[in-house]
Amino acid sequence: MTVLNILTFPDPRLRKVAAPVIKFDKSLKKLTEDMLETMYQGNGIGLAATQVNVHKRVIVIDVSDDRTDPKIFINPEFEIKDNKSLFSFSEGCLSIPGYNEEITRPDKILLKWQDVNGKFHEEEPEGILTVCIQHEIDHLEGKLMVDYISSLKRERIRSKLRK
Ligand code: GNR
Ligand code: NI
Repeated sequence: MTVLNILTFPDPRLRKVAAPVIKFDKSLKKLTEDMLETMYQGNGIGLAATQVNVHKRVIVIDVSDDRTDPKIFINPEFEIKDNKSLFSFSEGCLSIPGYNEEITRPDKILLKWQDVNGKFHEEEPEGILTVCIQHEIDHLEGKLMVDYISSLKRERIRSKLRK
């Protein structure tokens, strides 16, 4: 397994929209293994392929306390089950190191995805997984946590992180 380089805001490559996975082959499995390694190494609870400059609809997540429950979601999509049920959480992002922002998102979603073999699944996620899934799917759309905050705050973070 290989630890991959993580792109940092405001890198324009974080704004690319990822393409659906159509080939469920060995190179997809290798990508997910390298992404898990990269996520664990960075002490993250999730990682989107976009963050490692691979513009495919692949995310990995582990929200377990002991970091022993890797989850892989290919071509993930969600629908909001209840527009009025919202949840606020202080989010971090491996692509925006050193910053946390309180973000409010829908709390009741139905997630649909494929596994590394191409098999379809659906489930209503619980707890922090609900937040993390939405954060990661945002990455696949080229969207970042800082897009939810004021432009003043965003520009301040941009100038601090730009070397
Ligand atoms: O490690 C991470 N923590 C986190 C905390 C709250 C909500 C979302 C996240 S995801 C983040 C890792 C990351 O940047 N994934 O894209
Ligand atoms: Ni992130």
